[in-house]
Amino acid sequence: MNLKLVIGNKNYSSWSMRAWVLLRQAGIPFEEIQLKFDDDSRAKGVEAYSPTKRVPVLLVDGAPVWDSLAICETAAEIFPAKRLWPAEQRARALARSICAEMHSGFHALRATMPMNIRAAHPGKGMAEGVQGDIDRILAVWDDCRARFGSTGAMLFGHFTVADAYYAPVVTRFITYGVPLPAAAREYVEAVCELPGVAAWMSAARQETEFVAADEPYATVSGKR
Ligand SMILES: N[C@@H](CCC(=O)N[C@@H](CS)C(=O)NCC(=O)O)C(=O)O
Repeated sequence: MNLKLVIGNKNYSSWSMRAWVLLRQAGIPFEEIQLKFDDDSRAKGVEAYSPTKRVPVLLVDGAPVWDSLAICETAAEIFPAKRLWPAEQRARALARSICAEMHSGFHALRATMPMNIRAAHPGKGMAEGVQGDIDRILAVWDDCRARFGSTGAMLFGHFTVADAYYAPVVTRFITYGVPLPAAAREYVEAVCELPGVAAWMSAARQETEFVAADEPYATVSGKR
């Protein structure tokens, strides 16, 4: 089976990060096709791959699977031995719920704390509703770790789709210097130490494109 993953800028594309980190951290071989954003955060050339004109897109033997949640589900289905969802039914239901919640929610946090891995904007982005989103994310992490995380440092012990899904939030907490309780800081560190996450973040820091739509707190000249 031939897998190609079409992604956007590693510094900015949080939806791409989920799919890429999932495949890379799970050791699933794939070819990366990176398209860079224009100034409106549109991936140049994406029409050739995606019916939605958005990244990420996974090409499975040339057939497109779009939307990060569908990509993660497809990878989990093709590679059951990778245990990308928790095996236990209640744990798997919770993992699916928190991924769906991340997929469709946290609008306040997304709006004012866009993913920007190479930047440092401590204290920025604290608009109305953002603390509520942060508190909910911390509650999600505590719940998963307390109920199903005893076998390792990830939300369900071992690495699953849920960790890939919350990895972009981990980078946002770092970029915006969000104060975190000790347990959350430990989870943030554990996620950053995953080789798949570290590889994505390292590549993101090397990128130099400046996308104004994703940079509410910097100008082109003062981007770093
Ligand atoms: N729900 C989609 C969202 C994908 C998405 O919005 N991707 C952004 C980049 S991070 C994009 O391609 N934006 C271009 C556009 O909206 O034209 C997913 O999970 O993959």
